[in-house]
Parts: sequence; structure tokens; C-alpha cells
Amino acid sequence: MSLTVTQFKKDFKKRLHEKYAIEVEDASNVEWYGALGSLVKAYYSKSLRKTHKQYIEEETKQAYYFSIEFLPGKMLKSNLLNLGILDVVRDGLKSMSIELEDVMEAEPDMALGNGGLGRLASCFMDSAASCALPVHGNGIRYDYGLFKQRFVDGYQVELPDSWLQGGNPWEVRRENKAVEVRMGGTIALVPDNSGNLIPRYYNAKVLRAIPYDTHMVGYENGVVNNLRLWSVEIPVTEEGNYLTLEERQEVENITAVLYPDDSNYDGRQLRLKQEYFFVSAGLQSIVNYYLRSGQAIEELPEKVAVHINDTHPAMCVPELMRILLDEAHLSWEKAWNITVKVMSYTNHTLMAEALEKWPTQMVEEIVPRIYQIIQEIDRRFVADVSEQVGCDIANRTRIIQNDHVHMAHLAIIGSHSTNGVAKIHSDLLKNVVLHDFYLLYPERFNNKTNGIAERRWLQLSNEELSGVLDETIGKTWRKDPGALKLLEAYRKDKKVLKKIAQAKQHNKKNLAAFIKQEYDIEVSSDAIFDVQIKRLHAYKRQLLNLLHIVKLYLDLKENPDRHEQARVFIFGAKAAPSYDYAKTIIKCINEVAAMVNHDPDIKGKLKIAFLPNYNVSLAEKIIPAADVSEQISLASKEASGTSNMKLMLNGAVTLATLDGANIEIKDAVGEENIVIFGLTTEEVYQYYRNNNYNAREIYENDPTIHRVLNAFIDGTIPNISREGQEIFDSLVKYNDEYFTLRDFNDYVKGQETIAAAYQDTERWGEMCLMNIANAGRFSADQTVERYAEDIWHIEAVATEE
Ligand code: NBX
Repeated sequence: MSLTVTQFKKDFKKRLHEKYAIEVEDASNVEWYGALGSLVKAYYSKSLRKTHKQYIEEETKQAYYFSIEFLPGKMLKSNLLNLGILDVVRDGLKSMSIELEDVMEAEPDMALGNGGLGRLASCFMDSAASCALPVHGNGIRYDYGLFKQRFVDGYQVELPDSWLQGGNPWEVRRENKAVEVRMGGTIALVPDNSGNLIPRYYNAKVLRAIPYDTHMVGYENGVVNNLRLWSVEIPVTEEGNYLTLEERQEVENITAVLYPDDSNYDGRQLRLKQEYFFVSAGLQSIVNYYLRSGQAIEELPEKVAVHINDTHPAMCVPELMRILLDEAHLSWEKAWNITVKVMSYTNHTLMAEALEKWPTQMVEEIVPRIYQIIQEIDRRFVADVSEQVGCDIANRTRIIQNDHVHMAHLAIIGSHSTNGVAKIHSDLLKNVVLHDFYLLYPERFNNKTNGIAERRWLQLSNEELSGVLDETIGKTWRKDPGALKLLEAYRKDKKVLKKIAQAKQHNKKNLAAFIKQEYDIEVSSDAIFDVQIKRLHAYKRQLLNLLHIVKLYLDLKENPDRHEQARVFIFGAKAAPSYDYAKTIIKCINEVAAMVNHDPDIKGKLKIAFLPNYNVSLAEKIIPAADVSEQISLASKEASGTSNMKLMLNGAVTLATLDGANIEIKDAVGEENIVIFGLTTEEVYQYYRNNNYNAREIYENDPTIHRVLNAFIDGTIPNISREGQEIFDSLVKYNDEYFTLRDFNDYVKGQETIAAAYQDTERWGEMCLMNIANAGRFSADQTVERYAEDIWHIEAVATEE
């Protein structure tokens, strides 16, 4: 949009007057933020209406991304960037003695997600709007997002995230789009006048679902899509729906708080209610919208695609069936045909403990009609498959097994597409984990390697590097991340390498100042900034990183004058509150940090900064300053990873196992520009097959590993008598589930390669450049375009910009 500084200042002052009755100079940053947020929303409201109208008039097919998590982070700067008014607003504010950065401080992170899965959903929303694709999000408006993390005596402490307290300028409550969701009670099927069996509900609870819309602004293209998040309310008054105080509380709990587990499935009733709540509300509103256009329900797949992001929204399958059967009165066959055409599903994990299986009794109790439909889907599936392929395969793939509903089976059987999130992950789905389903439905399986919103992860968070890119290769990369490839021509150009290195130095100094100010840790920007930022989980092996740090420490203690490349190890990681082992690792990292950071023998060659409360905003500060990207999960465990993509885009060199998208990163940058170590997936599977992994033997025969592990139990590392023993036992006594000891020496070698390369400035500079230049293929723009074409069958709309 076009906006002048003068006009902006006028608008901004007016907003402050209207909203807070205050002058610019008397307002706090919270008021500046509130006014600016609502002004920006007004700026894009015309585009919003235009996009909406265009979709209706052109009868555009639209896709709806159902996800129980969205993790957008802060929205102000991203909206300014995408509207093309970032500089005007920054200059306008400055002329009123306001720093945009100070206004941004007042915005809380919107953290309605745990990690990769939720952040991916938000990257897709940004990219879809920016590619003019008609894609909307559907999820839950939690009153409390992911907990805030503090460290007390090195332990993780969780505090509530009351992100809505100061008001949320981006959302719009859509009272008139509320729908009702039924839960509980019992069902009887009674014939109506024409003999159709119609379900009658007894004692069901009727909940009111209120949508709050947050708008997704495309990058300089005038497209504005919608992220619809549902909040529960108790219906005003309905006879027979009188609720006691406890019952009201129970209802309100449904959208109160995000489950903080990112890998273990938590089989609580409330979670199942959350899942059904947003699925039912979302599908009802989509069908209502569709029917208002006057089109026939039979044509639904021509105009609507529904995406199931992991299994949490898998009840989309029986819920759409319910709507088609009970409300549109279609036959089972017609309804099933439509449902399978509309639905598609993404799998995000191979870890068995993350797979959702709900006890049938619980499903029947909470969503009785849905349970009936699931039973019928299961019955027909078993009959078909047994007849056509055989009973064994039918029994292994059916939805209901051992009194549990297998949500992944439901999602695969009830949709036309199942995809993994990186090549190796999709291959493992086909060949191992979901092999039986692959035999039944080979055509349904496909890969969609994840991507990232490169605007947020480069333009917005790394202005310094963005400037260098503009000077070197022009500005096309800002719209087309593929154009980053143009940088490759400069791989030997010392001037360009120097500029990139200077941008990195600038960002490292900023991060160092932040770390000093917030956590009183002194770090030198001359050291390697080695970064591992992701959820804390045993399979991601933060412990491998820690073991190496302890080794470096012990080496330096033995020989304080040893010439060692200075390193700062930066961690950011939250542990699920119920995941004790992950919390133990946090405590150990913090205690090693306290020990190392204050030891004068180390002479500053080694520093550890475990920054608390890792979230999107902190990621935006860390990533531009990273030299090394730690992607060290045990091969075959990380479905894709996305911080690996963000870090390479910002010129960090990846130190990685051949896992998830690391493999594709290696292919993109070439072997000489990445450091690979560790077991391959095949080797890991071989250990499983032969059942011959022996961690104790490694501990007993490898003197380095022996010495490092002993440091956890012999008092070398203070204050971890319990935790150190737990770590030691997990590795030696319980045979090291994620082969940390097996990969240790190879990892150490990898770290040595990194240190040597870093000392050769030109070599290192070239590696950084090659990473930036080849990051374009991991743009989420490309990823959503593949989903659009191959899975959703939707097309971009015409735009004027
Ligand atoms: O999804 C992550 C994977 O671990 C990553 O490898 C992948 O890159 C990313 C995006 O595809 N999975 C993930 O973040 N899962 C969850 O957050 C999660 C949340 C709730 C739950 C299970 C998993 N019940």
C-alpha cells in the first residue's frame, strides 16, 4: 500500500486520541502498540474485504488448514513488512521520538503452539497469503499459550502465559459466525418422515463456539487470508442446558490452555474435547459458508479442501461425515466419497509414543455420534480390505484395535493424501511405519519437505544481512527466495565475503549485548556462536552437545594453555512439564554452565548461555547471530526439523546427522559446506534388528567417554548428585536409547572440523555464503505451492501488485 510519513503521523495521533485519549508524548509503549496495531489492521481491512469478495465472486476453491497449534510470534513488524510500510512507519515514529523496536517490545508473542509443528502452520499461513493462495487456518484461541520458562537454581519453572491480558489488536470477534458444538449425552437413531435415520441427542451439552479472526497479510500483493481461532462459551440460555458452577468451569476449560507436550500424546479427556471442539466448529462454519454460496453439497470437493495437520484434527473425517449424513442427508457412499476427496493429512513424527490412540470408551462418552460413525467407517474398511487383500492386513490397519481408536489410521483411511515432511521421513513412512497402508493406497503417499517463511526469518529478523544481499544481488530475492542462488557467483569474492562476515559480527555483538544485559553472561563476538535451539527431547540429543562441552572443559582444565578455538554454546529449549528426563538435562546444562562460565582457568575460551523462555522472538535474535547450527538428532528420529533451515538461511554452517531435512540441506549446499557425522538411518535400524547395541561396553573401553561420564557422578560437576546419576544411568545402565555414546567420537571430530574451518576466514566465509545462497529451496512459499498443486488442487488468485 502507499502511505506517506505525514499521513501516517496524522493517522497514528488520531488513533491514540480515539483509543486512549492521550497525546503521543504522554503514551506508554503499550499504548503506542495498541494504537499502531489497530491502525495497521485498518490499513489492511480494505484488502481483506477485497480478497474475501474475490474468493466469493470467482467461486475460488479454498483450503482450510486445521491445526491444534499455531505459533505466529509477534505480528506487528511482519504486517508492516508485508504491507510495504515498514520504513515509512519506522521513520514516522522516529520523527515523533519513538523507536519502532520499543513499540514492538510491548507486543506479546502469540505462542499457541509448542514447536516445529505449530510454527510450520504459521509459516504456511504467511506463505500462502504471500503466494496469493486461498488458504485459511482453523484452530483454538487458547486463553493461555505455551508456558513461560524461568530457571530457578538451574531448574525449569513454568509460569502461565496470559498473552491476552493487555488486549489483542489483531483479532476480530465474529459474534454472528458462532456455531454450536455438542458433546456428551447419548444418541438414538430414529426414523424421520422419509424413513432416514436421524440421530436424536439426549442430555448432550451444547457449547457455543465463537470465532476470533486474525488476518494473514500477504507480502506486497494485496491478499489477506484468515486464521480463525475458536473460543468456547456457554450458550446464553437454553432450556435443559442449565449448568452448575463446576460444569461451567469444565466447559470454559476447553479453550483455556494449550497442552505443553510436543511429543508425548496426553490421553486426557480435556484434550479430546479440544480436538472435537475446533474440528466441529471449523467444519460447520466452512459448510455454512459454502452452502450460502448456493452450490450443491455434492460439489463440496470442487470448492473446499481440508488439511489435517498431524492427527489432532483427525476427527475432521467423522465430523464431515456427520454433517453430510445427519444434516445434508446424503447416503453413506456419497458422503464417504466427498469426505475422502476433501481431506488430506500430514504426519509429523515416527515416534511411537506420539501416536494418538484414544480409548473407545472415552470417545463414546465424549462424542457418541462421532464414535458411531468411526465404528461404521471401521466396519466397512475391515469388510472391504479383508475381502480384497486379506484379514491380516485389515487387522493391522483397522481404526479400532484393542479398544482404542487409532487416529493416524482414521486420517489415512479417510483422506486422499498422506504426506511426510522430508524425503527420508516420507520414505520411512512408506517403507516401514505405514508400510501396510502404503500397500493398500500407494497413490495416497507423497512427500512435502517443510519450508520456512523466509520473510520473517531473513528480511524481518536480519536486516543487516538483507542489506548486504540487496547490494550484492539486487532485491528480487525478497519476493523470490530462489533468487538467493545469485549469491553463489560471489563465493570467491573477498569483498562480498567480508561484508557478510561483518553483518554476522554486527548481529553477534547485538546478541552478546543482550545476553550480558539480560543474563549477565559475558561472551565475546570473536568466539564461535554454536547454537542448538529446539524443544528439549532425548532424541534431539542436547545431551550429546553437553557431553562434548564437558570434554572441552576437562581438556582445558588439564591444559589451560591449550590453544583452543573460543566457543560460546547457546541453548534455547523448553521441556514438557511432565517430562522429567528432559528437565534433568536442563538442570545439568545449567550447572555445567555455572561451573564453566566462572572458572578462571578457562580464560573465556568456553562459555555456555542457556537462554530461558525460548520462543519465536528469541529465535529471531539468536538465529542471525549463529555461526554453527546443531542438528544432531539420532538418524531416523527427527521428521524434518525447521530451525536447520532458518539457521542456514542466516549463514550458519550446519553440524548434522543424516536425519530429516539435514539430508536435503547437504544435497543443496554440497558436502564441503556442511559437517556430517554419526550413524545413518540404515545403521540405526541394523542395531535394532540385531539387538546388539552395548553402551556399557563403550563406556568401559573408551577412556574419553569414561572420563566425561564420570564427571556427572563424581562431583566434578557440582549440584547434580541426583541428576548426574540419572543421566549416567540412562546412558550406561539403561543402554543409551538414542545411541549418544556411539555417535560421540564422530561428533567430536565434526566439532574439530568446524573449529579448523572457522579459523580459515575465507574458507568459512565461503561456507556461510553457500548456505545462504542455497536456502531458497527451503522457502515455505515453494512448499505451500506444492501442497496447493498436488494435494489441495487450488490455484493462486490474480493480484494487482
Ligand atoms: O514437526 C515437529 C517434528 O518433530 C519436526 O521434525 C518437524 O520439522 C516439525 C514440522 O513438521 N513435530 C512437532 O513439533 N510436534 C509437536 O509439536 C507436537 C505437539 C503436540 C503433540 C504431538 C506433537 N501432541
